[in-house]
Amino acid sequence: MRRPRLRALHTSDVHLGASDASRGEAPDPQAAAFTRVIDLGIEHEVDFMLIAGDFFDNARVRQETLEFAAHEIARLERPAVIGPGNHDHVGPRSVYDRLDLTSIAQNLQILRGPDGETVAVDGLEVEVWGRAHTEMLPTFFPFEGAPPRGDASWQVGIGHGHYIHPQALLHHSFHILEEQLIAAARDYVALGHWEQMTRVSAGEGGSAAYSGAPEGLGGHSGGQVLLVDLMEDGEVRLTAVPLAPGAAPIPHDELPLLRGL
Ligand SMILES: [Mn+2]
Repeated sequence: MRRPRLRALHTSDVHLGASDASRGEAPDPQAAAFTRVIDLGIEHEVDFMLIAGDFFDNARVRQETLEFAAHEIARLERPAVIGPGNHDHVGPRSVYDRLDLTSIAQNLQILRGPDGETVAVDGLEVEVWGRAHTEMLPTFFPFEGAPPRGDASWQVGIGHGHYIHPQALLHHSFHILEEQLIAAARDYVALGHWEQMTRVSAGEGGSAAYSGAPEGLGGHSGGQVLLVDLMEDGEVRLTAVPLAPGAAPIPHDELPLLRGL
C-alpha cells in the first residue's frame, strides 16, 4: 500500500513558563527555544507538528505565555496536536482551561480525553491517538488498552511517560511498556517526559522516540527537534535537528536506541 509521504515535527517537554514566577523581566529561555522549534518546522517544511506533553510547565504561567504559545503555533501554519503531559494535564485546574489556545491557533488540536482520543489531522491522511494526563497519578499507563488502528494511512500515537528500560525502577510513574507500544501498532509514537532524545523499541515495524526537550530544565541544554519522515512505502525515518544554528542534523541510524527489558 502506497501512502502519502509526509513530514512531522516532534517536540515535547517545552516547559513554557517554567521561569515565569522567578525571572522578572529577564528573557525566557523556554520561549526562545520554542520560537526556534517553530522556525525549524517552517524551515524544514513539515506537514504537521506533534507536541508530546509538558508543553507548559505549570497551570500558573503568565497570561502572556499562553498567548505567546498560541501565536507561535499559529505561525507554523500547519496542523499541530498536543498530547498533554503531567505538567500540563487536563481536568480540574488545567492550564488549557485558562485560554482557548485554538481560538488563536486554529491549526491546533489538543487531545483532552482522559480515556484517550483520536483526532484526524486536518487535510492529511493522518490520525493521532493519545490519552491525556489528568493529574499526578503514578498508576497512569498512557498506552494501556490503546484502540486499534483507524482508517487513515498513517496512524500516530502520542504519549507522555517513562518507557520501561533497565533503569525503570528509578521511576515509578506513567510507565510505557514496550509490549503496549507493540500492541498499539502505530506507525510512529511521539513520546515525551524525558529531556533526553532517544529512540525506543516499539517492535517490528513500529517506531517510537522521545524528542527530548528543546531547552532542558535539568541541565540538559542544547536540545533538538525530531523530524519524522513518513515514507510512501511505510518506512518511518527520523532526523534529529539541533536547535543550535549551524549544528549538523543527526540521521536516523545514528540516533540512540533504547530497547525494553
Ligand atoms: Mn513530564
